Amino acid sequence: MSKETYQLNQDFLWGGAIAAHQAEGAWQAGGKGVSIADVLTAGAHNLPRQITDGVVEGLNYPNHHGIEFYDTYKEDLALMAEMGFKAFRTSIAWTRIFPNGDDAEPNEAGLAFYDDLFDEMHKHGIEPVITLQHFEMPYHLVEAYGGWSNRQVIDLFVRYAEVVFKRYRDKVTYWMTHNEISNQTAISDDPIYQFLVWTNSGIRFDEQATLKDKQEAMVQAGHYELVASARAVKIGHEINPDFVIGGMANVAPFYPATPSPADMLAWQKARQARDWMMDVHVRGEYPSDMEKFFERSGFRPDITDQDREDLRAGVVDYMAISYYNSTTVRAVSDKDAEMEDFGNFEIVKNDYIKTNDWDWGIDPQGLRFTLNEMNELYPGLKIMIVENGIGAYDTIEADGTIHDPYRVDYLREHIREMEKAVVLDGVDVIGFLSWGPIDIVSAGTGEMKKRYGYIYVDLDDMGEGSGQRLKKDSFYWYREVIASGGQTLD
Ligand code: P53
Repeated sequence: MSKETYQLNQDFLWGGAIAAHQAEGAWQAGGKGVSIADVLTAGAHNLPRQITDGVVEGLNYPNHHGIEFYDTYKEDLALMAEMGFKAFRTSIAWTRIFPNGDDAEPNEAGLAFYDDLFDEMHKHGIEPVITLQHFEMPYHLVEAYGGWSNRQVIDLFVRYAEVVFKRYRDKVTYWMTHNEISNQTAISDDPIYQFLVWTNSGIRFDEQATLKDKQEAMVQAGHYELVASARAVKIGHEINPDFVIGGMANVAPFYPATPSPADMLAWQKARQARDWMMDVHVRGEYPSDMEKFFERSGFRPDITDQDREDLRAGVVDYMAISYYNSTTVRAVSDKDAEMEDFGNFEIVKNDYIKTNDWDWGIDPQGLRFTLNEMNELYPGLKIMIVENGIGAYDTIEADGTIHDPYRVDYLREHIREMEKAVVLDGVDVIGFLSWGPIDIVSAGTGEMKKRYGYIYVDLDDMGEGSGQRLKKDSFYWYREVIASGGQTLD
């Protein structure tokens, strides 16, 4: 196998990414309100997390403690700095700033916490990359407004964005609006779909909801989120013209199961059914197939002329993406005629791709493929990879070392494919932030044992343990990757 090496520019943003709800814990500290992540119980592989009505005594809610990053961020950031991080992505917990979402005034204790956090990053020369909404809107907005199904939430989100843009005007340059906004387009009857719509939009379906009902709710909520994002982008640029504000989407590429024309079309439609949100972020307009779908489906979403103007005025400066795996689809005829082309495919196993212990595919070339695909769709677009990595079980040896060659293998191959996309294909990738550089609570399962980190955190799925931080072998490997500008991968 060829072992070409590639070196990226000096200003390339190497680092890692977490989200507030998976790390901070301290779910009621400093006046924080209850978020939609605070009512998610622990699940496991093949056991969905439950969404409870408020916080129920006696159940295990792993996000309540996270890894206590709220109290440990100084020592944790020092470890990131030791690896040479240039950038670190986290999110602001909306509920620390507006505990209920519709409070008259922002919460000063919450604002002060992020002042200190960003100051600490700058002390180490680490650039903050900040997500405004990462799976955690205020629970009150769900109960009182119906989450993102309600147009009023646009104004509440924009006000929150404006408050933090002003407050951190000189501390944060890189922002993104809604984490993995298009997860909710994966409409299905699988329980994981309810989880995805909950985390994106704070929407809960009743048991009778049909696929068509889910589709309509998703399109409407997605539209409001896109308008909120666009209005935030515009206001952000007014507050500081140097802000770089992106949208954020998961971009697992689609592959066709066979070269049959029916599978090829199903593949293309699957991609369009997911990527319309990214189109709106980048181009400020709905793609033609969505407009046609609105016209003929009998479903008229609430999209005003003012919304369309707002979307055009708030196109993003870059796209932040997460990349973990790829998805292979084949055509099914008329699976859901009602849903038009949205539903006419099904996901199949791809025999060319290995999987991890949670059945997530491992497909490094898919990263180069998807970066090229994005560059074809949106020529010249700046892209920041803000999540990539492998969830794995780790074992601590008697001497306290942790050997994680599987993690190094995964990241090495993905970084190499990214470098090919940059150096050989000319895709404008501006950063690589691997997911969970320190072990955190899994979003999908709520487990602690699904670990992504270079830094081990001694806590188990019940939140028990010393909380001690230990360096895994991958810690030293990633330090070399960064020090060499991506040239030393082996
Ligand atoms: P975990 C679904 C599909 C793709 C990415 O996931 C996803 C999800 C939701 O689980 O989540 C992103 O922790 C997300 C992170 C999350 C990470 O991927 O389930 O932005 O919050 O932790 C990894 O292994």
